[in-house]
Amino acid sequence: MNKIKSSEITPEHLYLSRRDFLKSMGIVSASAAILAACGMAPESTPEALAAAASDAQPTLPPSSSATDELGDPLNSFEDITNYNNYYEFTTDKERVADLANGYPTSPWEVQVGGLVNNPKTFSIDDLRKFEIEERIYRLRCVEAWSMVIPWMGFPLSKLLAEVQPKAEAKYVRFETIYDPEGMPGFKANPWYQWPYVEGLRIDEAMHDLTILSTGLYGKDLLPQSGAPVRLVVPWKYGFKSIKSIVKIDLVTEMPTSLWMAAAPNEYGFYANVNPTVDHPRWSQASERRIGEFGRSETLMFNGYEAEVAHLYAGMDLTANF
Ligand SMILES: Nc1nc2c(c(=O)[nH]1)N[C@H]1C(S)=C(S)[C@@H](COP(=O)(O)O)O[C@H]1N2
Ligand SMILES: [Mo]
Repeated sequence: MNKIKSSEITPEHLYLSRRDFLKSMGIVSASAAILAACGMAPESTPEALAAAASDAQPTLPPSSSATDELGDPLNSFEDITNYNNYYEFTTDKERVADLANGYPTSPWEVQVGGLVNNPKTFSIDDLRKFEIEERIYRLRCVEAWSMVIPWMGFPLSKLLAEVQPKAEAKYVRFETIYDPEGMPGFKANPWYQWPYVEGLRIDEAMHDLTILSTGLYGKDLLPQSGAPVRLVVPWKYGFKSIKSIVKIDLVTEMPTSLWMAAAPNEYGFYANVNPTVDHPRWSQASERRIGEFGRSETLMFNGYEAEVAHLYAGMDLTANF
């Protein structure tokens, strides 16, 4: 039988997180402490020297788990940050990272207003005051590829609570930065109705699974991932998870998203992941998990059916795609 090294069959992130796991368990420092108690200098132990050489500081594990709750392995940081949809830069998923590299995302402001009692402009420092949680979510693009991503962020409901939506507010409208000089995709794709706009019904926006993300794998978001703050709605197709948000408005009318404006017969407002409702040009029954061979079945509401199906009770999900 062929012998395969574990580093060859283990996705890189699992391999790395095992090493970080040992570090986080304090295995290196514990043995150094025992030596110190015996009167030996811990700095001179081989473990201490190796630790000092590789990393100045012991780091926290970049994610709490190597899989999501279904047992699907996380995608690597490299996959997540080098295969992106961000049309303001380019429609070529493998070139977004390069073109977005160095894009200035600080200082930054997110204006939250519309039908609220307490309109407020949030700076990055204001956003950092929300308690950051880790959320490991599947991201299913409408193009039928997917990833598993360990986001850092906080529920959108917490930000909405600060601005106090009025009773008339029925929807939340989100807008990405509009920067035709700084992002080459605007001029390359002039037929889209820029800026990128998305929307949620208010109960969807208030749902605990809906987060504003500011990081992933324990690091601040990179520009290609939607730095400094983007939406993540895991039971909807990825295009709802709008990046680099500058404006959030509470409104009465259903917002028209960039994708609804571009092709209303292909991209609806709800965009709930649904393996039984095909895109007019391709099946949505299965997907390609980036980093894996073959295809896997697409799950209703991307596997979050137990949490979100009640939001759509009695609705025709074929008509409201
Ligand atoms: N502003 C903006 N947000 C966007 C997009 C975009 O082109 N512009 N693409 C969307 C699509 S189609 C997907 S699948 C996800 C991809 O997120 P990722 O690149 O972090 O995986 O971002 C969404 N958010
Ligand atoms: Mo997408």
